[in-house]
Amino acid sequence: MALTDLRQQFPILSRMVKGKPLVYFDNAATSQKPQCVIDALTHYYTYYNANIHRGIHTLAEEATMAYEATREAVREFVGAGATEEIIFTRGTTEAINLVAFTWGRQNIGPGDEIIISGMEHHSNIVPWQILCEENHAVLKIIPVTDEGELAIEAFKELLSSKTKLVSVVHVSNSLGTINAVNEIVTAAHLVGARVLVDGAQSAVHLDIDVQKMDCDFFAFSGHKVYGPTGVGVLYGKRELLQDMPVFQGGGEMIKEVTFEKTTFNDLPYKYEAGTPNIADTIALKAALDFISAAGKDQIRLHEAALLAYATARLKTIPGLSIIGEAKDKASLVSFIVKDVHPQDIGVLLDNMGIAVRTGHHCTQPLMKRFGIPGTVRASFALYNNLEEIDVLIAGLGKTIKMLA
Ligand code: C6P
Repeated sequence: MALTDLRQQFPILSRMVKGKPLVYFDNAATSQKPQCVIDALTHYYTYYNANIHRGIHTLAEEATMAYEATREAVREFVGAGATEEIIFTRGTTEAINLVAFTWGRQNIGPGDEIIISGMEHHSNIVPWQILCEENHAVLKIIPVTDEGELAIEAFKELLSSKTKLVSVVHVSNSLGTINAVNEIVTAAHLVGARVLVDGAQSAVHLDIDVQKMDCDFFAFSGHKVYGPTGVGVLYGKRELLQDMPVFQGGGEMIKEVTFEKTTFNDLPYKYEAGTPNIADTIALKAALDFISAAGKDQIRLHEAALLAYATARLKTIPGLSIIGEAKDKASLVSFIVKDVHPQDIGVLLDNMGIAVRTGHHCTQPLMKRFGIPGTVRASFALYNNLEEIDVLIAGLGKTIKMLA
């Protein structure tokens, strides 16, 4: 389907903001939802709302089938070998915490090392910091170059027999850098370390194949792939998930409970305690189907054109510097303007109906690395177009004039 037709499927994009047509460039924070996702939610609540895996009545069976159909759709979306390897979580943050609290507590001990990078989101820093403090392990950081790339040679020097885990972001939410995760996984495995890939920003833009990547864990959020908030995914290799201790205790994750001892359920239910987010999980399948119908190749080409155009036009604005000029970038551009605070730009752009994100983007150490308080970030999705970038550039021109 043509991208112009796909845009029509996002009802929110026809709304006005402050009297102007909405230009939505905050897709890295959360993407907008196509009608099919909104319909899937309404359909579930209208026709077959029920708890899953428990009931024998028709509604429960229909809800269970739809919920498990999403698991199969996710398996295919990330290229996993089996649905047992797909765990539903609330989002990327919970998926990373799940690994830190289970595999991490079992496998990371005093003196062991965890390597993350200087461009991680706080969700891929804090869980490891907590773990290191509790278990007396050491957190090591891969440096970031001036272009906003990972210093791969420095990373390889950090690796040793002490390294137990490497946890890196696939696509930086602040710079747009696409990291060489295949190379990172191969190098980490050579020293026997496990690798978690934070796919929060990559799942929507890149083809994901966890088997080819050979990562041990992969995490992403539904709301950044045109799906609902409140549902995310942890992929883990079956042998790791099988051996890890449980995360939360409660309903559904058990086989048998007595007051003396509880035995736990099989994968993937072992990690899904309590009534899950049924509606949003079911609607996630509609989002993944939408992406595959649009075709990731077409999406990638279109987004690359948006990035190239936005980058070229932004560079013509006096006093504007782009933060993050990696060779390989996803469709996201972060910038600062000399003597102007990013937040002021964001407020004035909002007055023109243009939604961007400003600030540190939950990557404070990265901002410190570049010696800046934050950036203005414009992140593009399949429904954005070149005309909207022209609106941004014109808006920025006016904004800078007003603030200078
Ligand atoms: N980044 C942004 O505006 P959650 O909140 O769990 O869905 O995703 C957390 C997360 C983890 N890793 C990366 C690389 C991310 O970009 C995010 C979310 C949003 O950049 C909100 S802070």
